[in-house]
Amino acid sequence: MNREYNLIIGRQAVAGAEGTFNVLNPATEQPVAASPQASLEQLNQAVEAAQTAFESWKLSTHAERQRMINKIADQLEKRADELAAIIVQEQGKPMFLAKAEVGGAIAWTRATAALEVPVEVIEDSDSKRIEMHRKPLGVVGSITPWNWPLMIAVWHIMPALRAGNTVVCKPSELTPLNTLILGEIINEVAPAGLVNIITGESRLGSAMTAHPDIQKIVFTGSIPTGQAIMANAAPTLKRLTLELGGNDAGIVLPDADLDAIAMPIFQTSFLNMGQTCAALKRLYVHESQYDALCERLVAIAEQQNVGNGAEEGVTFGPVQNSKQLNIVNELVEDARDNGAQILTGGAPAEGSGYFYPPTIVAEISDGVRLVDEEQFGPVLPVIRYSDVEDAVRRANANSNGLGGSVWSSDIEQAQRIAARLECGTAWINNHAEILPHAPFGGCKMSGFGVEFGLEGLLEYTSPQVININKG
Ligand code: TXE
Repeated sequence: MNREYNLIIGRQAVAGAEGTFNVLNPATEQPVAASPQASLEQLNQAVEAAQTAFESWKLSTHAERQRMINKIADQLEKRADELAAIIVQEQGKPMFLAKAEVGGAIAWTRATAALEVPVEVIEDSDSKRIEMHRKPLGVVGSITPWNWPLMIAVWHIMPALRAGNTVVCKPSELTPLNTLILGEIINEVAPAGLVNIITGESRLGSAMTAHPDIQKIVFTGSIPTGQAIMANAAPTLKRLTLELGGNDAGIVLPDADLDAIAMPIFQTSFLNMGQTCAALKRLYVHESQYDALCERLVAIAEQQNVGNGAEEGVTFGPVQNSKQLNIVNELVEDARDNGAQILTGGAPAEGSGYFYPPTIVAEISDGVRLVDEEQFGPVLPVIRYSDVEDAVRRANANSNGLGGSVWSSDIEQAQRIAARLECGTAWINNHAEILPHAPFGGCKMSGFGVEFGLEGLLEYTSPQVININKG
């Protein structure tokens, strides 16, 4: 166990009124550190601090906001190694990926600072001028998950601040430590109360979603929790951005170049051990290339060095928590019972740590849980098809709608098919690429609202029309 962690309320480091809880290292199942357990009273204090800070922050100029967010990015750079190390310890990903997460968080912070909030002139005639301005909402509640904890906290917090709001953030109780450090970093440069971090179990999240003084909830997590949030937020009519799970399909067309696509398919399916909302989670492959692509994917899977992400040379870490490991294991067992072939992997590793090797499952189809449900872990079902129309139909026959992809050497044909996929982002010869300037979000049960770019920023504002009568 290393250093002490505190809540951040109104810029003060505060102990949890209800004690602490242990955060486990998924590679060892040993405690990394104790995280403070906030009380509901402390949540109220955090909201109050954010509300007070909003009174002046809402009046800040765009240039002031940009300057402060860039200063946060500077501070993040200074503590990048510390952040990467704690992400490896509490989240489990290998060091190279934790460094990429910190690098992404810094890049996103700067990109968000650079966004301009437009004033739209709707009419400018002899008789009147009508302008549409964008005003901040107030206190934004951010609730984050355990897969990309730092990056997602930055995705929530920075646009909220850029638009003139203040924030109360509750990270997942499984990976709270990096967000507490992020809170410290922000509070080195931000005015008191601008960003408050409270940690603890889900009832805090639940209380946030019903809180009368929180104006918006931005949530990344599971569909059932998204549904609970929406119901809980109804009485106060909160604005919502819900980025929920996905079960992204990838379709490999008969003309695809397997040498070119095998590695990116593997990487985007197993990104962060498959624990990525927009990872490729169901792969539809034309029968003419099915065996050859499976063979290539197995070869790449077997080259991975599975182990503790803190160790040199490890390319593949553990699953983040035992609940998720059990889901993965259960889905693979169910697939096996239904006649699927496990080409590689297929069982948790012996010993301590939530290790599950990269697993490729063949001879499986829709109707089996591993295809129909989100596995959110290191296993990819590969499904054979013979007719492209049928593959498109099956890709769309799922209640999720986050991402999708088409893999082909014929970009025009791929684009025609991509346009028919029912999802928020359709990639061609790629998957899971999320960028600070491209709006990202889901349709169907994957949620609503987008993040990133101008469209994402505007979700943290409400429009105000100024109508000037010149007559
Ligand atoms: O998420 P939860 P879990 C999916 C993935 C995974 C499943 C469950 O399929 O198997 O979600 O993961 C807070 N009101 N994704 O159980 O429960 C909670 O404290 C308000 C997809 O970890 O959704 C945590 O901070 N908040 C995903 C956050 O919600 C509540 C990433 C997420 O927890 C709450 C992770 C409530 N009633 C998992 N209950 C993605 N989209 O990337 C819990 N929380």
